[in-house]
Order: sequence, then structure tokens, then C-alpha cells
Amino acid sequence: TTTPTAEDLRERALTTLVTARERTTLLTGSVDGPDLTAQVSPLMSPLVWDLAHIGNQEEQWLLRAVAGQEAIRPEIDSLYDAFEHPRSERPSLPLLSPEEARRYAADVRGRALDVLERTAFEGTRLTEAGFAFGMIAQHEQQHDETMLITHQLRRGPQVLTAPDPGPVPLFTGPAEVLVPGGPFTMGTSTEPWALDNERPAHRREVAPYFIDTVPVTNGAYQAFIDDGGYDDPRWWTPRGWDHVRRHSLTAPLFWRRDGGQWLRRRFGVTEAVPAEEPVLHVCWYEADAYARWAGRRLPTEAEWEKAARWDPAGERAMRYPWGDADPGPEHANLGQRHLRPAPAGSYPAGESPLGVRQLIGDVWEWTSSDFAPYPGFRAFPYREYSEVFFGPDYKVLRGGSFAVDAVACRGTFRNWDYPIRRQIFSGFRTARSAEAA
Ligand code: AVJ
Ligand code: FE
Repeated sequence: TTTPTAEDLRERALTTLVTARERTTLLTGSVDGPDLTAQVSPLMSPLVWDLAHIGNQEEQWLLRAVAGQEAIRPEIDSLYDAFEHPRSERPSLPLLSPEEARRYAADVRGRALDVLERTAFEGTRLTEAGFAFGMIAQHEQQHDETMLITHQLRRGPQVLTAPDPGPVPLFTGPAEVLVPGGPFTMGTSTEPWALDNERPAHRREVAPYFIDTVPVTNGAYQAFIDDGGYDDPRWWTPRGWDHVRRHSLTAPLFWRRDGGQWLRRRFGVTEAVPAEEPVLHVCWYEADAYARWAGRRLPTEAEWEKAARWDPAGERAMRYPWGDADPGPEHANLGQRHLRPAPAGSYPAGESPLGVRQLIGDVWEWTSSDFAPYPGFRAFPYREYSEVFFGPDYKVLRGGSFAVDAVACRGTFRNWDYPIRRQIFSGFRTARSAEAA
């Protein structure tokens, strides 16, 4: 493992900020006027809110906290405070217009790049290894994923396009692999831009288990539907059963039955559900029910991370399933390079030493675990990033999706959401305990 130098990190901060802004510009530039200010779903913000919020967070952390500058427009802070205003009420706020929001975000960015040039990557914890710059690049990319969800929910013709992932030979490896029991290092104390909830590195003991080598596919999930899975309370937790009944769920979000086949709407295009693609847009309750139907269960978060990071030969936890190298296009489907998951079994170069594929990219994977702090957790730099979400209300998702950029995705990265959410790019894989014979 080579530790990046301060100059490597400064270069990385610049490129990741630029990459994030290109993505933001594409997502907010591909629709106009009313489509930027309208709310497509009460679950989402108008795109113009995300845009100004991205600029406002950058102003707060890079201009004010790091560089000690005065606020540019202190009166707008409260409009873009995610805790003051839930998503449902954002369209009725006196938000900046699309033109003002673009100008504001660009103004902040110009000043932030000056700050980046002048700031030593040491000193306080905010500036150490350029953390604040990495945090802000990750923040913008997380909102770029959120904005892509808004695009997916939006009605109307296609405005976003990207090449599909290349065809892959059918995956012929085993359906599951055995991960040996024993301790491993979960979380990190050395990844420079790891967020507070990924820290610190600590020892975790797990019993031996089997985990799927690839994510659950649409084809496999359809077998659960065809077997009456949504009508059978045996597969569901009581809360999950209550939820599917109350909302009459019968298939993943965006699926529609047309005669004998399932269709789905994807960024303005309707297509037959591709059987070999990882299933997408399922909530935790659906993932959990499928697993029970299959005689299996969801992996715990620790099991997921051990599968993604453990190198049995080196007896150590790596940054990614394939090693310590940053993700390249050969490893994983990330960064909205494609606007869909790649077929199950893709990315052989990204497989783990035990042969598990697509842990990083493609679809976020639900785990059985509640979002909880690691032993020794300290909120940084603000309690509202993670700490206020800890508890039984949120389930952890791991591994990132095709919609998230590499800067906001790694073996230790943790995402979380309510178990009913399915507009997110969520799928799953299953596991089972290896019983002692
Ligand atoms: C980590 C994806 C749950 O979108 O609520 C964005 C990321 N935090 N702005 C979210 C986030 C503050 C967060 N998730
Ligand atoms: Fe945010």
C-alpha cells in the first residue's frame, strides 16, 4: 500500500471537484425551467434545490470553515438546510431561480478553487489530507446520485443517454462462496477521505457464512413474484407484510406487467425487464422477503464488508474487493458512465479474492443491519452527517451503484435509508450461515 502524498491528494481534490461539477451541470442542464423547479415526487427536492444546496454546503465548508471567509449570502443558508426543511416543503420555499442558483454555485466554486490552491493539507482535521475538499466532492456526487433518482422518477421523454455496459459472457462461476469465520478489520482509520461513520478501524468477529457471488437478478426475483411471493405472509416480517398490503406492492418500483411479460420504465424509455441484470428499486422489506423465500437471509453489514475487503492470503482488509487500487472502468460500474447496472457476473477484474463479483458499483446492496456507530465513533465535522441517523429506523446499504462516483464509493463506505424506500438504486445479494457440520 502506498500512501498518497499531499500533492497527490491536492490533484485528486481538484479532479474530483471538477468531475462532480460536470455531472451536476449535465443533470441540471438536460432539463429546463419548469422541470428544474418542479417537484416530481414528494420524496425528492426540485433539482434547483439540490444545485443551490451543493453550492451552499461548499460555501459553508470550504469558504467559511476552511478559509474563514464571510458568508456570500447568509440569508439563503436556512433555505438550503436539509434539516430545517423536509423535501416535501422545498418547492414552496423562496428558492433561488435556476439562473441565480447556477451563478451562485459557480461563484462559490471559483473561490473554492482559490482556497484549494492556498490551503496546506495539514493542520486541523478539516484540512488534514484535504479532507474538507474530499468531503465536498463526495457531497456533490451524492447529490448527483439523488438528482439522477429525480430524473428516473420524472415523467416524460428521455433526456439522459449513456452507452450500455458491454455484453458479457454468461457467468458460470459458483452461485455462492464460503467466507471463513474469524476476525477481520472493519472500517478504516487510514483512508484520508473516509467519512465519520466509516471510522475507526476495529476488529470484528464473524462466523463462517456463504454469500452470493453475484447480486440477485431480475430473473431470479421474477421467480419469487411468479411463486406468489408478494401474497404469502410467510416470507415477510410483520412490518414488511403490513407495508406491502397497505401499498399493494406486487413488483419492484417502475415495473409494469403487460400481458405475459414485465416491462419497466427507465429514464423515459420503456423496455422488457432484462433477466440477467441485478434487480433494482426494491425496498429492504422486499429484499428480506425474497431472501427468506429462497431459504436464505440478507448479509449483515459486517459480512458484506468482510466479503468485500478480506484478503485471506494477505490476512488483511483491502480498500476494495480487487485490492487497493482506485476503481477503474475495468473494476466496477460507477459514475453514471452507464445508466443501468451491468449483467450479473460482469467485471471479472473487480472480483474479490474469494470470487465475489460486483460488490462495488451496479446496485446498492441492502444489508440486514441497522445504521449504528462503530466503537469509538466521533461525529465529524457535523452531527447531522451521520450521528442523528443512528438507530433502528435506518438500514445500511453497501457497495455503491452505477449512479455514484468512485470518490463516494469504497469498501468501507456506508449508506442508509428507511426500509420502505425503493426509488433509490437499491438491490441486494443473499447469504446463509455455514452451520458447523
Ligand atoms: C448518505 C445518501 C443518506 O442523501 O441523505 C447528502 C447523503 N448527506 N447531503 C443523503 C447526504 C447530506 C445522504 N445519504
Ligand atoms: Fe446534502
